[in-house]
Amino acid sequence: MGILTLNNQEVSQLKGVHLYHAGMSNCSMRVRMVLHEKGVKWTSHHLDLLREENITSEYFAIHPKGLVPTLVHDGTVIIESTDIIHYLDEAFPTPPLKPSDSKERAEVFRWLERATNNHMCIKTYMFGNLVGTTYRKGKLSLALYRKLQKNQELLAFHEENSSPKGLPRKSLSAAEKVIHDCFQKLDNILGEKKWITGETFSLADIAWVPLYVTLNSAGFPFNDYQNVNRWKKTIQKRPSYNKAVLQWLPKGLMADN
Ligand SMILES: N[C@@H](CCC(=O)N[C@@H](CS)C(=O)NCC(=O)O)C(=O)O
Repeated sequence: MGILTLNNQEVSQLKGVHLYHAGMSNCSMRVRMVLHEKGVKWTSHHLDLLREENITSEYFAIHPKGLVPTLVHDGTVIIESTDIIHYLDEAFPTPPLKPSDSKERAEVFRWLERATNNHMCIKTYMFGNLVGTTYRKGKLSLALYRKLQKNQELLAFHEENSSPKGLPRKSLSAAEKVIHDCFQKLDNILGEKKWITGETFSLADIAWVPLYVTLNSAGFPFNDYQNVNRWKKTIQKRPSYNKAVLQWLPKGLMADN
C-alpha cells in the first residue's frame, strides 16, 4: 500500500481529507469518484499539470515522483490511485465498494492491479495523441525536472516526449495494442455481467471508467466495444460521475463524455 512516512510538517499537520489532484487526470478521477460515492468531505488542492504546478520542490516533498493524486488523511500521506481508493473503501466503509463474495473481491484486486500495470501505456497513448506537444518541456523546465525526478522511467519518458521527434511511433503502436487487448477483455466480461466483477458496482468499475473517459478524449476508437459503451453510459448516470469527472473536464471535452 502506498502509505508514505514523510518528514513534512506541512502535510502531517493537515486535518481531514485533502486531495492533491488534477482535472483531466484519470488517476485523480477515480479518487474523486470514490470520495463522492461515499459522501466524504474533502479539501481540494488542484494542480495544473500543463502549467507544471506539480514540478516544484514543495510538491516533490509530498509525492516523491511529483505525480497526482496524493491523498492526505489526518496527516497520513497515501499515493498510487488504486491504493488510495482501496484505503478510502476501508477508512469510509459506507457504502462498500467491494463485493461481499470473496471471488468477486479477488477480481476487483486483479482489475485494480491491471489498471496500475497499464498506466504507462495509457500515458503514452495520451501524450502521443492529445497532450504530448503542449506538454513538451523546454530547456529550463527539463533542467528542473532532472533535478527533482529520481524515477528513471518517468525521467526517460518526459525526456523522450520533449525531444524534437517526440515519442517514437513504435511505443505508440505498442501502447495502443495493450489498450485494445484490455478493452476487448473488458468488453467480453461486460457482455455477461452488469459490472466488471458481477452484480455489484465496485472499485474495479471506478478504476476503469476514467481510462475510457481520457482515452475517448484522445480519440481512442471505442466504437467496436458495444458492451463497454453500454457500461459507460450506465455509469454516466451516477451523480458521482458528474461531480468527480465531468465537472473537472476542460469545457471542450465535456460534450464527448
Ligand atoms: N500509478 C500512479 C500514476 C500517477 C500518474 O502518472 N499521474 C499522472 C496524471 S494521471 C501525472 O501526475 N502526470 C504528471 C507527470 O507525468 O508529470 C497512480 O495511479 O497514482
